[in-house]
Amino acid sequence: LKYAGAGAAVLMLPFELRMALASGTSPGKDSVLVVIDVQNCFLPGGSLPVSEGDQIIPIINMLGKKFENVIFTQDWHTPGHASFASSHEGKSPFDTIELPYGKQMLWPDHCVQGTKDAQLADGLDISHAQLIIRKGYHDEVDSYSTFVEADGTTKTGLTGYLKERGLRNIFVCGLATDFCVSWSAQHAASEGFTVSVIEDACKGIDLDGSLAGAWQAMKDAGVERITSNDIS
Ligand code: VGL
Ligand code: ZN
Repeated sequence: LKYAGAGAAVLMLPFELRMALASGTSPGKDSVLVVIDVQNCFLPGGSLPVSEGDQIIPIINMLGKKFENVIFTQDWHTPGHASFASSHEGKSPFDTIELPYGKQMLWPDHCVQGTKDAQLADGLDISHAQLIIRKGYHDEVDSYSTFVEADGTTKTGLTGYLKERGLRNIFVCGLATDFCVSWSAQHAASEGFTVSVIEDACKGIDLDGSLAGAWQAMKDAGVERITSNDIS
């Protein structure tokens, strides 16, 4: 080793550290890619389409190959769900109302349980994904976050799942940046996980500055903002 150059010394480092030095973060055994709500409803042609939502699918598929641990989330509403404008007399999509737990944005009917609209996007190609967690299935309560419902108290169980499996490094991507991605990332941070949001693997809805607001809120919560290039 005395005569070896720096290149040879680097080769003696553990693989994961070497990869981290080479380019960005290499997901380890304690890392998980959380793919939020990449479902037909949120793609062009769906019931609540996110503009260009389909464009992130190839990036997510590429990321999926770099993670041993991948989980999906699925917005999974009952028919007549409280978050649907159609459930409230005289209300239109994108109006807001007061529900017992606070302000609720109203949406078109979307992601109804068992429908084609609610299915995960056909283009997703991550067959080693380990879990699909569903949320928003209580009639009277919405759940942007995949950890805690909008009432602020009802848990989905995901924190327990991740903690039991020792998955403490969370990488979030999917739809929509300013709703389910943002709320999930913030709750993950508040549960004590290390959280990064992969910006180019997300798309936002952006109502009234909600996208900028979401990035600020995520930053304040200690969430890292990265791109897919940061992951090797
Ligand atoms: C979402 C609005 C309503 C999302 C879900 O996945 O971001 N947005 N339901
Ligand atoms: Zn929803």
